Amino acid sequence: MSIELTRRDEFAVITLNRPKALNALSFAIIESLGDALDEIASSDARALIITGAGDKAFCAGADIKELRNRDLMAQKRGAELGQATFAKLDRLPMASVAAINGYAFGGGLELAMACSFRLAVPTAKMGQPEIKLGLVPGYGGTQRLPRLIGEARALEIIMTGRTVDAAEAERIGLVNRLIEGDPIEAAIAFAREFSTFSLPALGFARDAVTRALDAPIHEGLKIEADLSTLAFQTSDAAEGMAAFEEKRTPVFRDA
Ligand code: DAK
Repeated sequence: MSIELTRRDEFAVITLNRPKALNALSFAIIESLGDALDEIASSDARALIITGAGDKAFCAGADIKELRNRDLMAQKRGAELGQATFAKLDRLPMASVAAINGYAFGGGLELAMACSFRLAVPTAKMGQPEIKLGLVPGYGGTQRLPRLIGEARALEIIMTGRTVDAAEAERIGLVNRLIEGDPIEAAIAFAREFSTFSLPALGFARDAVTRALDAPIHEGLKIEADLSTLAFQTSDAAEGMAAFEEKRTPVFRDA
């Protein structure tokens, strides 16, 4: 099994489990990842954590050996499969956290960037080195990297293929935080900072931010007005505001 789907308390955990090849993404692994994401979508997990097996790599990218000698249409289908699989993360009802426990290159960084949040160990190294192979990122890197860190920095990283260390990644906003200790435990501690809040409210907030990123600001503001109004229709909103007035901790029921 090259993907492990497990449960840690209220969290789903996907571990890319191919450490001998630094957890490189074969097409079979991408398909298994898609199946795992479908399963998580209908589960009651409060958040998803994705990490890599071993202490060396989160994921060293697409399986370079498998990418060779495929015809044009097979490559196009491959890019579409990777993009569609990673896009499933956006549609999950819960947030996702990439616990980057080592190398995250090419498709590995693209997977991490498709998650809601990225945490990295201080020794992690990241990059889009496809250009060094005569290639261009194909699983969302040219789109998600500039959205996260801006056009100029993204172009530099994609066109030079250079490696970004964890400290720089944090400084430029490619990762949210650096983590110490066990990466899964650290990701769980991070997820607990939001996971007790109302799932509908968390979902509306994620949607307002991510959907509006693709829209002009006047449309983004309309999306925000609609979703923030919708939040008032939940009983969790009534509970949250009542608890404030009654000076007690709210009990959210995801309704
Ligand atoms: N693919 C396959 N095997 C890989 C791999 C990868 N991406 N990365 C590492 N491995 C394998 C190595 O071949 C080696 O296997 P053996 O030789 O022992 O059998 C084993 O993992 C250990 O690797 P190293 O011996 O190289 O370990 P080091 O610590 O010395 O170096 C490294 C670690 C991460 C610096 C190095 O392994 C490395 O540079 N790896 C490649 C990183 C990379 O270039 N990633 C980006 C790949 S391209 C598409 C369009 C584009 C793409 C995909 C699809 N379509 C249109 C369909 C592009 C996607 C990419 O991600």
